Amino acid sequence: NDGYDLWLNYIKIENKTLLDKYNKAFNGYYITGNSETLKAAENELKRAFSGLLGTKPKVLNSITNNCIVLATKNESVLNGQIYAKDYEALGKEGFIIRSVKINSKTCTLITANTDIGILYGVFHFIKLIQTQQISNKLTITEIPKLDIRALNHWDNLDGSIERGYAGNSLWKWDELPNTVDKRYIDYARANASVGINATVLNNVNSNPKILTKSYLEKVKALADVFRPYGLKVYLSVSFTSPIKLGGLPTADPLNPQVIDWWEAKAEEIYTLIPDFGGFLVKANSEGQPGPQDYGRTHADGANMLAQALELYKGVVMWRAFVYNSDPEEDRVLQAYNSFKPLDGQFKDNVLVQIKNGPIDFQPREPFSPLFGAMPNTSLMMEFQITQEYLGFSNHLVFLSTLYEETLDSDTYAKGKGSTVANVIEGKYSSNKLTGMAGVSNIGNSRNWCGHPFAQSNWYSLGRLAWNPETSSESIADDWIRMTFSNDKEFIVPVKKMMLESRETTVDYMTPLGLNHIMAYDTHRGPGPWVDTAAQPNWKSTYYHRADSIGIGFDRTTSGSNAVSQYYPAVRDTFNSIETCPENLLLWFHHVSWKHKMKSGNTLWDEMCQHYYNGVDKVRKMQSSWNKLKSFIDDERFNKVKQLLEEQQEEAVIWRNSCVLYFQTFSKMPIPGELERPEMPLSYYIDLKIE
Ligand code: BDP
Repeated sequence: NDGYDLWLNYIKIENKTLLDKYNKAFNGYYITGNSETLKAAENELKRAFSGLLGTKPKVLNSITNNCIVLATKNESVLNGQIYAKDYEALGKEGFIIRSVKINSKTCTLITANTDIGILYGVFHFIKLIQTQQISNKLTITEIPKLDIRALNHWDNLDGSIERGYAGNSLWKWDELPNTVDKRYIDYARANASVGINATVLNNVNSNPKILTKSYLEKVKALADVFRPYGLKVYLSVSFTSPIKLGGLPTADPLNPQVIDWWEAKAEEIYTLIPDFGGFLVKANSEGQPGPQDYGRTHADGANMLAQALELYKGVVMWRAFVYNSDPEEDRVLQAYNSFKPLDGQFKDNVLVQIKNGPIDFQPREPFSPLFGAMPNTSLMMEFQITQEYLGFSNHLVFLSTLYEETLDSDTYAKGKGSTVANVIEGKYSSNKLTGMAGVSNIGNSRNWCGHPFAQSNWYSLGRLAWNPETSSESIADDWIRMTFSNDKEFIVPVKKMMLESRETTVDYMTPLGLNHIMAYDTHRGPGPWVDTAAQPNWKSTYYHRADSIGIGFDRTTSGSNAVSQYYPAVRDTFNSIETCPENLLLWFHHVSWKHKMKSGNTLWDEMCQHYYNGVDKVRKMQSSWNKLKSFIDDERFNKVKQLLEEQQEEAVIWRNSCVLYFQTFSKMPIPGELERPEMPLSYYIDLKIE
């Protein structure tokens, strides 16, 4: 098993009793309608049945006992099975799976308002078989809580991927539109199986060429493949496209020619792709052009594009990831300061897309204070699935717990319990567009994501975008069963590994609120010593601020005052060294090396302890994994084993580098019996993990 099938791994059920039971309970299917989407649903059922149950399901002309009925709302065969109000609640993408009697035949009904709802229902039903969790009386209703559930590919037109660690881009631009790789269908199936309904094909650092006629024809070919799976195509666009492609002298969003250019471009796109999703924009950020170059605001820029797309119901996802290079202005403050004043100024078809934390996808960050701060704007979440700052595709890190931590954080925007999840579900906002994006970790490597466990991060993003309140534990449980095995002896230790893995990585990389101390630019290995950079706030020393007294960035009311971007209850918690959660201590405070932690340790000892624990926990993962050989195929077992070995080596390098480097400031010994780094600091500084 090379991992190509992801979690849609339809391997025959070994338990004979269960196999007989399922084969009896589901002997065929009855389907009304024959759209491309319903055909996809049918194909998936066939594939799953032949794999999981070893049978070919019968295609029935009428409803019989023990069949599966696939029918949308208005099919006469349903004969009032489901109340109209239940259908209303389902919306365009929800579905119902119910054990019912139709014409006195016992059957399983999968129904929805739309064909895509049926396809989602079919995937859910298959999941129940895969995870062996089908009950005798099914009463399932599933409705997605967010409208746009997106992958953001940072794929370049030359096939490379910014921050991609699993090969090159899936999109073979040179072959498209004439040759359409079959793999695109499997990509769409995987997305539909977790409810992902949006894909932004290209890098946010966008090449304007993507909007040329010849590229749009390629994009159309992809959109045609994805359409049956409910997956809409979006593009990242460069703000100066009217200059680069249209030959205009300006890209000023208020200039009539610029407005006309975008309107004509929108018409051209929608003529080719009638259900095109819209644009994603990185503007006035890290050197990208934007409306501020013309003295206009982010809202002016976003609205101009939104205006062009409005007629076709397209949307603009405008990123809030902006910061300047001024070393005096805490980077953490900048997105909030730039966007909060614009609340209420964006058109209805604009979403402001905000990274989960105020800096940049660190192993741990507090939630971005923009969540909850813009009640009159549609806000969407941006998580990173690709492990830019978390060991690339070489470290086993289950990111669902990171996502969950952010989503469960309490903003206090409307009093206690105003979680980030509630905010992005639009519960407190007058604007009703909602969404979540994940920066993709998918490439053309055979197993899609590089590390076999990195597949679980793609999976989690889909599950949390469907319902941001899903627990990581249940996501991990389903994923393990679908991907590997239903054997408890396997599930229990693997789930434990997954659920602890992110904290383990935080421990050996950036404990206690440290952040952005990775190697310069690559962001892979350790680089706490990085003190020269193209921009002052790209230096590690800017972030950790270690000196002879202590370490950490003072963002309290007497420091940069970033704490005051949060609602008072949160602000006060972060502001006091006593109440600030210790896992964010050095994010908000500059703390003395001798500061007494809750454990009774000094800060220095505690920090060392975290670094050492991180390594120990990787070693524990290794020994757990090594006991599991008999449960899965050799190919995936060995791959994970080898990657865990690498992770262990890199964790040791991280630990030794950071402890030795910070020791040059604390001048304190590594506590107790902890193993001493084998090499001096200079060795680690010269070492480059490639
Ligand atoms: C940072 C990446 C950079 C991206 C940028 C972004 O280092 O490659 O272009 O984010 O999100 O994490 O735009």
